Amino acid sequence: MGLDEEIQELEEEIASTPYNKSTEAHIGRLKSKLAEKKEKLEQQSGSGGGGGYAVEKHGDATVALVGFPSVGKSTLLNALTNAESETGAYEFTTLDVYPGMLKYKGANIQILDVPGLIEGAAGGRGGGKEVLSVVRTADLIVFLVSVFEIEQYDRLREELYKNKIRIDTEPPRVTIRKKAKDGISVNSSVDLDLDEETVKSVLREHGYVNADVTVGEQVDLDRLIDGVMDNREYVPSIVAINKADLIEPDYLPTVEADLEERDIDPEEAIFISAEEEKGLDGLTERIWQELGLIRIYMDKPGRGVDREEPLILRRGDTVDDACEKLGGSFDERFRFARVSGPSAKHDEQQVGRDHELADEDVLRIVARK
Ligand SMILES: Nc1nc2c(ncn2[C@@H]2O[C@H](COP(=O)(O)OP(=O)(O)OP(=O)(O)O)[C@@H](O)[C@H]2O)c(=O)[nH]1
Ligand SMILES: [Mg+2]
Repeated sequence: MGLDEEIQELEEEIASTPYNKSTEAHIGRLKSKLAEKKEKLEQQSGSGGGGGYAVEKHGDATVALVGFPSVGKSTLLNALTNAESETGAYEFTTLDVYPGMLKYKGANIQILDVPGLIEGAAGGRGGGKEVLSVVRTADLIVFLVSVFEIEQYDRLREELYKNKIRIDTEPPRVTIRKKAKDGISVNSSVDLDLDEETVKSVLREHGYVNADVTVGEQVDLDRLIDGVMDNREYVPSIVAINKADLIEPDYLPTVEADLEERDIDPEEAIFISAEEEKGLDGLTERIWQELGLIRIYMDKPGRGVDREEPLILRRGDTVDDACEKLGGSFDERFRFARVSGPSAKHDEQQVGRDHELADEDVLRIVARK
């Protein structure tokens, strides 16, 4: 029996086995087997999601634009960035990944027009796997759906999930430490719904014989397996609704109901018209917010404060991260820093490397000569 058939059989058995306490460990084993077989199949076909990026990462952050054909990805990319991505009133106009650079608040945000996700991944068109490797490494996914076809969102999420991309969720708090003997022991800081025996059988199925497992949250079987497999990517996302210029106001409640059905808050979704360049400022600001970028204005000796080209960091970054991004020899020569602005208690506050910076801080690094 080939891998394909084994996978199909496992999927059928999982689907036909009712889930309850007495079948839980069994289903756990089946799902684990299935995950391992899929991994193997991927390796055999030489298309593991990890290798070979179609596009190099550039700039301060990378955003992947995913959506069905003709939804307006290229139109949007062209409107937001300096890119010249081909657009057309027919499907499948773009078969590679097209990059563009969005300049916003002094940051360079790379936006990737990722076409062919649906056809590519399912039917081998347009280098689907390469396309997916690009999505896996993005800092943010923008789902672009047509205002008339909100249900496209389901397929997009499904396709990403199948390819080990987990949207809007943190990695499961599952840690495994191998040991030399004594079998598998399970520690949990929460009152786990899963039986200890289930957790153990899942681990065994993934090849562990002796290990300490710590589970720090209420996981279900799928999330437990994600934690064990350790090769899933966790990427945040936002939803943009394109072609909003085409609807009449009385159609809006229908769109909102479609969104709510998918647990998308209509207030959170961003309505745009890529073609008429409407709503793009709002979209850009949301991208900025979701990426968690912050601007640091460097106060350079003899040159004053540079507000034109801020140093771009992430929320939570420290003076140390600033030194690292600045490069040069700041690292060894660092004495202390002075910060004014939102993160400072007072102007010119003297701080050390571990001081956490905030958007629009002014930073001066005092270094040894
Ligand atoms: N009315 C309207 N038409 C749009 C809008 N955005 C894109 N279009 C049109 O939709 C068609 C497809 O747009 P593209 O930007 O090529 O779509 P795409 O998602 O890049 O398509 P593929 O490259 O085939 O995946 C073009 O005719 C666009 O002019 C919009 O906001 N409103
Ligand atoms: Mg296109």
